Amino acid sequence: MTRYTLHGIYASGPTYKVGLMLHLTGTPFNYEHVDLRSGAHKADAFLAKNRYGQVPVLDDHEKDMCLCQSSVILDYLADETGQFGGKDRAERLRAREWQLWGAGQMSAGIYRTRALKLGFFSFPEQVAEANLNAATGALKELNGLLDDRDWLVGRGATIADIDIYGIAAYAPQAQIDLGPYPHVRRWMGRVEALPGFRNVDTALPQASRAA
Ligand SMILES: N[C@@H](CCC(=O)N[C@@H](CS)C(=O)NCC(=O)O)C(=O)O
Repeated sequence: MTRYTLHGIYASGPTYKVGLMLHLTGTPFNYEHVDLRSGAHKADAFLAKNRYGQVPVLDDHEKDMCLCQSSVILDYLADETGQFGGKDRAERLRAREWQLWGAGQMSAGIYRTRALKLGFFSFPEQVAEANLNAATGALKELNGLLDDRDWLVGRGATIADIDIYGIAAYAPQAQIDLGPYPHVRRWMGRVEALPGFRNVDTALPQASRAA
């Protein structure tokens, strides 16, 4: 039996982060498409898995564990696979700092600007402008922080890189030019060179499937 089932939707950035982690760790997974358009994420069966009514959700059938929040799922998978968790507790905590920075400072700006450009949502002009400013502000900060380092934490890739990459990777769909952020582009190239890497178009299936 396949240990993990990922519940999500193809176009979801947070679901992509988890799909990327599963691919990079060489972990097979079943995939369950959650039809947000028909409201499947607000049905009782799904709310029993995720009280917030959002994707992604990861079911670990072996440990009878069901988790939501992409950053927490990455943290869990780092322990379960023994990969990308940092070399010690200090590195893990640094990675958690990055994940919370991404959730607080970066994700809304990039994901919402992308949603606007793809026609998923519409926003009043001032809100759209604030989203774009938040996105470019976070990219500028990230660029500065990557000035003298290859990876966000320590000397190798961790869940911090996978998490933040899973946000930055949507900049092109948000029509944000990464030209002014050369350190970000080089760091993204390092993530993309990791064995097992899949991009935003190829990490997730479009329909439910077994592993
Ligand atoms: N903080 C959450 C965000 C998840 C999220 O925003 N999921 C969106 C899809 S990308 C969703 O399920 N939206 C439906 C809703 O909120 O009703 C995570 O990182 O997992």
